[in-house]
Amino acid sequence: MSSFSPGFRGRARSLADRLPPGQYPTEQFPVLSAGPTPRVSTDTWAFTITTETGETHSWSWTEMMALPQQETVTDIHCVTRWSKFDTPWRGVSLDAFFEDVETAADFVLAHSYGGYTTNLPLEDLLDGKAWLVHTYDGYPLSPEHGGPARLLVPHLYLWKSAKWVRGLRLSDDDEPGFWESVGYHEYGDPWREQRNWGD
Ligand SMILES: Nc1nc2c(c(=O)[nH]1)N[C@H]1C(S)=C(S)[C@@H](COP(=O)(O)O)O[C@H]1N2
Ligand SMILES: [Mo]
Repeated sequence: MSSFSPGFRGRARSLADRLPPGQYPTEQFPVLSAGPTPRVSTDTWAFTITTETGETHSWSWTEMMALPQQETVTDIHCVTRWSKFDTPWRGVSLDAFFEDVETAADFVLAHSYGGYTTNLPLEDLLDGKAWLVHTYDGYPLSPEHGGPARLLVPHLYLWKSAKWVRGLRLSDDDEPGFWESVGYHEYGDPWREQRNWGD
């Protein structure tokens, strides 16, 4: 099954129409990491969703790979102003993980091996808008880019796409993550240029 960014549906859009305000296109794939790259083996890797009542749902690497896999080709936008068009990923829709999760929470704090965190509204992870990805351009995702697996939430600035993601904590309250607590916008919509607090 494939899913495509809105730029691929209907009429072709020009590249300029696909570039959010204040961004420039790049062919490179820069690496932006706030700390050292954690080395996570798929033998010990696990992905855990913890609900607001403390219930946990966990997947080993093998269990995750047994879920339905999707290809997605999408544009990504970093708050440092580079955008990269048509990035090809393979992974599991977040919808598949949430199928059996009972929650009334509105917010998620994603946390990563290495300690990084980022917050998102739960609805921004559902309905085909976000993936846990493990393959980039046909190859296993490199550690520098978040391998063995990272979040991909392409409609928000890329700092929301937590590399080396290990879990999602559901909460009734929106708790700022790593960059959000030092001044990045709590939501981060590139089309509204939500870079910093108050944008
Ligand atoms: N765990 C973790 N995830 C992270 C980061 C990080 O420092 N640690 N940086 C974020 C930022 S600011 C960006 S722009 C993207 C960069 O992804 P890339 O290095 O694959 O380009 O990852 C995001 N996810
Ligand atoms: Mo970033």
